[in-house]
Formats: sequence, C-alpha cells, structure tokens
Amino acid sequence: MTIEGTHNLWGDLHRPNLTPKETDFSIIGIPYDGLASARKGAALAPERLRLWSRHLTPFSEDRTRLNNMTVCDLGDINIVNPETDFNLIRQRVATLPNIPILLGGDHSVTIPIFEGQRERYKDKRLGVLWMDAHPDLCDEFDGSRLSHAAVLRRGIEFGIEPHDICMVGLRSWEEQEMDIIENGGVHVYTAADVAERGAKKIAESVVNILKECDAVHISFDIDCLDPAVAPGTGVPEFGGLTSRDVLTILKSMQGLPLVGLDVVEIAPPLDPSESTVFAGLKIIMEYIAVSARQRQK
Ligand SMILES: [Mn+2]
Repeated sequence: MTIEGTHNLWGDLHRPNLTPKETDFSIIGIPYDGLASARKGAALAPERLRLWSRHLTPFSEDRTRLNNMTVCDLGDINIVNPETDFNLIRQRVATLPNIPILLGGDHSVTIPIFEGQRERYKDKRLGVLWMDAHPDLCDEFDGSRLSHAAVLRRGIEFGIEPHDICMVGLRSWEEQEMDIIENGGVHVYTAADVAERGAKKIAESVVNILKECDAVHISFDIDCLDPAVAPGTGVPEFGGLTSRDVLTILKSMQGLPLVGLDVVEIAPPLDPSESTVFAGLKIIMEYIAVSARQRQK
C-alpha cells in the first residue's frame, strides 16, 4: 500500500539537506523488540511513525507554529545483538550536537540512550521524566539485564540520581522493584495520583523537582496511556492516563532544560486502527512545540 502524504516527513519539519548541527532535533528509529517480555511488534513502530508523520501539520494543538523548528531524520539504527549493538545507540546519543528524538522499539533501547545522555552530560545533573505504567526497575527479567523491565535500574547504575527521577503513570509492580520505589528516593506519581490530584498539579510538582537539573530527558512509554486510547502496546495496563493528562503534563515542561525524548513500546500490529501510532506522533509534535514556544518567548 502506498500512501501519499499530505505533507512531507515530520509535518514538513524534516530538512533533508541539513545536518544535525544545523537543525534542532535528530530523529532516530530503533526498530528492535527482541527484549520485550510479552507481545512483540514495537520493531515496526519507526516505519509507521514516519509514514503517518507525512500527514501531520506543522502546528501544535494550541496553534503554535512549528515551522521554525527543524528536524534531521537520521534513519534507523538496526540492532541484531543488543549486547554489542546497543553501543551504536549510546555512541550516537553521546555525540549528537542537537536534541535526539528516538523512536523505539521496546523500552530496552532506552538503556543505551540513558548511557549516551549520561556521557554527553557527564559533568551535569541529568534528570529524567519517566512516563510509563511500569517502573522497569527490575535487576533482571526473563534472564536478561537488558530487558525492557530493567531499563531504569540500569539508568540509575549509569549515574542518574534517584532523586532526579520523576515517574508518572505507574500502576504495575514487581517485588524486586519495591525497595527502590519505597526507599530509593525516586519520585512516584501513580496513574491514580494523576486521576485524583489532576495532571496540572502533578506536573507542577514534577517541574519543581526537575528544574534543579541541568538537563532533562523524557522517556515516554506509550503504555502510560490507558489501553482504551493506546491499545497497541506489548503489556497494556488497565487504568492509565488520559490523552489530555499526557498533553497537559508535556506542555507544562516548558522552561525545563529538555535534552531528549524517546517514545517506545508502540506496537502497530496490535492496533489495527493505528491510534497508538498517532498518539506517539502527537507526543513528538507537542514535545517539539515546547521548544518552539520557548524560542518565541
Ligand atoms: Mn511500560
């Protein structure tokens, strides 16, 4: 099936003739789902995200014009053996001159992303906004330390301080995660907290914590959303965030030193409507809009 776009790649923001140094964002696909524990399919996300990005308009929902923001789509990094190939991701992230937007893939690909960001901002305080139904704080899962359930645990080992981590949307737990969750100093905002206190209040609290950091990376697992709106994901968890919660939280990050985004666990084959792909695209464009608004100020 060929689908002609109504716009060009990334809602016309992609500049095929410019390098990362000359653009605001680098987009990199990582079509890998070999470390997903339940259902696979996330390897197909970069392709579908790019395809439908041609139907985006260069505007955010609040009518911020995005056309002064530029994107360099660097294509995919292919992973065959994560033990060795994850290094390609770490290296790329560590040496980029602009802001990376990475398209998973299962969440395991964020392990080398964290490692690369840690390297790039090595003398700085790197904070993380972790949007996910799951903490991914297992030491090992399914026999692997690179599992998509061990991502944030590895991140902490790379030197991200637990008190610089805000986790939003949590609602599923493993026993081996409990010590860090309860005594480790990470900031936990469950999906129930967001429903009860409201996304705005939660976002204010997150910003108050992360504004102390020199650099903030957002890791966005699509399963933080309720499966009613984003069913195309490996491990859907009932009782998630609403679309509006997510957009409110993203928009509220304005003013923070944002240095990267990954959007992971979108599994297109598990959602024939492709609403989950479109949710991912919205998150990417609204992330770009935060920078666009900042620039206009
Ligand atoms: Mn998850």
